[in-house]
Amino acid sequence: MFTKKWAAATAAVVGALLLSSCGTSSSGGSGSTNGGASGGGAITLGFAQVGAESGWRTANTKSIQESAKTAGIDLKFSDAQQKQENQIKAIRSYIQQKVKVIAFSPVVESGWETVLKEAKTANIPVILTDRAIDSPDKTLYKSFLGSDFVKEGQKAGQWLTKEFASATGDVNIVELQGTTGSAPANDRKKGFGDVIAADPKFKVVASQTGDFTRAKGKEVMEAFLKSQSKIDVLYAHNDDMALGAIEAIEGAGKVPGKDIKIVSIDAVHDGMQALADGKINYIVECNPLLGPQLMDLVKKVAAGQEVPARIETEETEFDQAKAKTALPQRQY
Ligand code: GZL
Repeated sequence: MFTKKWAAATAAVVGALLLSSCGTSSSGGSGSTNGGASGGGAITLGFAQVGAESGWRTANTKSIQESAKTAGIDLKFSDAQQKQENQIKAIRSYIQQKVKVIAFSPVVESGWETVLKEAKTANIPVILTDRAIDSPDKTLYKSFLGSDFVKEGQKAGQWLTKEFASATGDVNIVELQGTTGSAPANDRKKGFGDVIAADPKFKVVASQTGDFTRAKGKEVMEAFLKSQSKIDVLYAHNDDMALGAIEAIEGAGKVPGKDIKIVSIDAVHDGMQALADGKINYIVECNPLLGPQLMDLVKKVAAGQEVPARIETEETEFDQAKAKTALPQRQY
């Protein structure tokens, strides 16, 4: 006699069998049209990282890896050693693996349309983190999560104009730019330049890329010290280049933070220590801890939910006193 009780028990067993069968593949091989695992399997996220060029990047990578673990997201991670062709290769491999979502920090702003169109054709949503792209086609990615680099450059310029408000003669500035063609380098240069343009005493006498690394920052600063008769200020697009430049300045027998004032961006631990020690004068923060927000975005995008086109991170600025207070509990 097929009672109601039997019917309920049968339905429960059939339901459980159905769920477990469609959740078997965690790498999205289940043939689902939108790639990635469907049903009960973990979401697979393919992340193509820029590289490991700076303290900021190390902190950013740690945040992404730890947050994926906490969120139960199956993370496939690649380091492109700051080469665009390696990032494109990684994105293509994620497409072949049919991951559920792709995220990456574009090492430079241009040259992404082709590979992002391939991801779109494969019905795999893309999230940009940290750095932006210059493509006008906003359908190539679901969201951008990161900083406003123009604002960061403006903050550095505003500090400088205050610091040198009473200066009468020329204020000679040398600039260590980030990676050529990258959004942070382009925008930090623009933001800073727009602010100091208000007063002709501010002169950028030399500006060159240090590729966001300590070694290159030192090398380029050594060249600046040889070629420039008077340097009053160094504007570095990140702390790692500023720290390399400090080695060059000390090697030339000058006192960083006094003979040459230094304003930098990031606020990573070693930069904050140099600020506390008076070797750097001011740092504009750029927050690398994007992991938790990224995983939240990944889950929403994987579920087909609408997400904001742009999510800007909270950031502050540090002078010496504020750095000394913040250092002990800093996460990076
Ligand atoms: C900024 C990030 C930059 C950092 C550098 O969001 O892309 O790249 O400022 C890092 O330290 O190398």
